[in-house]
Amino acid sequence: MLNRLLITGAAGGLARLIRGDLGHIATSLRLSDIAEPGDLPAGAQFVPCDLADAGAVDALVKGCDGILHLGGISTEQGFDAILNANLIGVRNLYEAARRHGHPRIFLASSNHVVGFYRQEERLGTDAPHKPDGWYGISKSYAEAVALMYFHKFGQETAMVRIGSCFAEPRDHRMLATWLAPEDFVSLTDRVFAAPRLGCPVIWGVSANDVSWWDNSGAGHLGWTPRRSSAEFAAKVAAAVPRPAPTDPVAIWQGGAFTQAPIIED
Ligand code: NAI
Ligand code: 15L
Repeated sequence: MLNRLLITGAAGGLARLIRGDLGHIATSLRLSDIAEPGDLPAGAQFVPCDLADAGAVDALVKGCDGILHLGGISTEQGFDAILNANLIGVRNLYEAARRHGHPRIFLASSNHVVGFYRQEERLGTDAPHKPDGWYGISKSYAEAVALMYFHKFGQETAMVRIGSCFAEPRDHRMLATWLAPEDFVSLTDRVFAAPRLGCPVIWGVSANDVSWWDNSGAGHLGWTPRRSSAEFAAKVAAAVPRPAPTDPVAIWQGGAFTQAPIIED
């Protein structure tokens, strides 16, 4: 069990789904964000922090022996916003980890690192990156930072390419990309409990009937997702029109992100 787990992005949508279910992973939780997090799990501490502020991130990481890094820009946005939160922010986090004992890091990467693969392709954990925008590029960068700190300093990171982590899948694409919150929690558990982590890519996806991603390259973690989007297939079919096969949303793994314009700052 960890002594103190830091959760960045603690006010965000994903953190709100799971932050009450991580009490068994660490004796204490330190939650951080630039936004107000609302109700905290019992005993958790909230520390406001902008990831772009190197000194604040250094103080935030000090005293933590594990980091669940969810903070940052999570959609396609202008380069300056991505630069501050996702590029400078990740640099600040890894520098702080280097100074403070190399706490193991769960890095929330994204399927948008490989958004420009076609949906009929099945990818291993070693597939070359094909990012679908500046957001995807920022996650490619974060993975590169993690690998450099692993090879240079032994810093362990789980580079988790999350599909779509929401309470339920919201459209046809998400029937393939959905990660159930419970599976996110069990993956977090494995990442921090595994005797040896290294710096693997892990597809953050549940045991859905349709799958584009093969996790056998991360088999040493022993993580088995339990839920499947199949339980929501009829609900999605009734509520959401199926896109035409020629619609980019039905062609590319990154879905609508592949069609996002460059947003000028
Ligand atoms: P979100 O956008 O709801 O939450 C991100 C949080 O980061 C927000 O609360 C925001 O205030 C905070 N943040 C933004 N800039 C910051 C800064 N400069 N300093 C400190 N905090 C800052 O995103 P969500 O859905 O909760 O995702 C969490 C992480 O997982 C993100 O890194 C995202 O890229 C990644 N991810 C999420 C997926 C999903 O399905 N929810 C899929 C793939 C990746
Ligand atoms: C992501 O990386 C986003 O953060 C999230 O909001 C979802 O859109 C997800 O990917 C997705 O591809 O569904």
